[in-house]
Amino acid sequence: MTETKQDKKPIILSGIQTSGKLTIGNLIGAMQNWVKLQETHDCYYMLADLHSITVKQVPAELRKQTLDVTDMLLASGIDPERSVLFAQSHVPEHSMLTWVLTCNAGMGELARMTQFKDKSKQHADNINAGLFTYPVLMAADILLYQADLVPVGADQKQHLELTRDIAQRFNSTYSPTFVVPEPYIAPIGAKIMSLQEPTKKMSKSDENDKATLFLHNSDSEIRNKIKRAVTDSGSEVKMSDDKPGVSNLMTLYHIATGKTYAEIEAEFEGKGYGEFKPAVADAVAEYLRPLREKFTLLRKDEKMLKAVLAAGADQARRQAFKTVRKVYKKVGFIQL
Ligand code: ATP
Ligand code: LTN
Repeated sequence: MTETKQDKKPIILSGIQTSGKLTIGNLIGAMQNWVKLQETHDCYYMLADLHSITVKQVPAELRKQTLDVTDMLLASGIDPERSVLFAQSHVPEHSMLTWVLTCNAGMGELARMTQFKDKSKQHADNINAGLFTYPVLMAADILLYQADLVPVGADQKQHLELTRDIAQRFNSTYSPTFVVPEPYIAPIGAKIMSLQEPTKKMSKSDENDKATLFLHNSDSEIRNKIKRAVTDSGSEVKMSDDKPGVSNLMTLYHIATGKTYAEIEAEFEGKGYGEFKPAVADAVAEYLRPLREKFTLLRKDEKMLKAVLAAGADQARRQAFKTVRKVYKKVGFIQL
């Protein structure tokens, strides 16, 4: 990202956890928008490894997953010449700002976060304080870079609202310091549903492997998971709130083929799920194959992946340091 002041574009920051393998939900809800927004914005894309340890991780696996996610982002079209791609743990300013923001966030507002409630149920044996303060770290991620826009899936909307509240509160308590960011939630694909429980978000940490399409899954795994996906009663292929299973498959088919929902409904009129599901299975398998192949190729060059992260951390730190210096001064710390 080498630009002069006069061609300054709006700023984007977004993050993705390195707590597992990426899913087609991550691809459609987040990564594809990240790639598009590179055209029009100055983008910071972050591997949220500090967030990942809010649930238990095996250290060697976390290291590997971080490189896997870096690779998948590059394979999907994130261009490190245009965007800053970095790991959160490489930029200490994230932790530095988090503490200040934690002292400006209320217990009550954090306790209302649905992700905290869900994850506390999911990880009842490890309800650590980091799981509770998770959204404050996310606010720090965003506010450090003075981001105008934050592309996320629909599940992160509540965290974005909290970030805006924290930013506005800080700005009025001290003086204007942070840009108050807007969420960017694409109208289609903002919530890809589980293949087994289509009223629930598809999640990389779902215990049921059949519920989730992973980007590294082979053609046959993809086909089998889609063919066995839970569909609704009846047989009509139609977009409808009372048909969450079929609607979810229609979204996947739309993304994979570019066909509109009306075209899909017409294509399968009178044909039923028996023909629809295999067609979705084939289209999605075709769609994901090139990404997987590119991923496999790039994964051989671990040195390159680490070099991308090192360069990204350098660039990210320059901006992050400026914000932290400003914040430390405003809250009353003596500058050395
Ligand atoms: P977990 O499911 O384990 O909590 P996650 O995949 O939701 O993990 P992240 O990896 O941090 O969590 O998500 C990265 C981005 O992908 C976020 O913007 C999130 O909103 C988006 N995302 C995740 N799952 C989906 C989904 N099923 N549909 C659309 N977007 C999604
Ligand atoms: N909390 C997000 C991941 C995340 C993020 C961010 C997204 C961490 N920091 C900053 C946008 C901006 C998640 O769980 N999906």
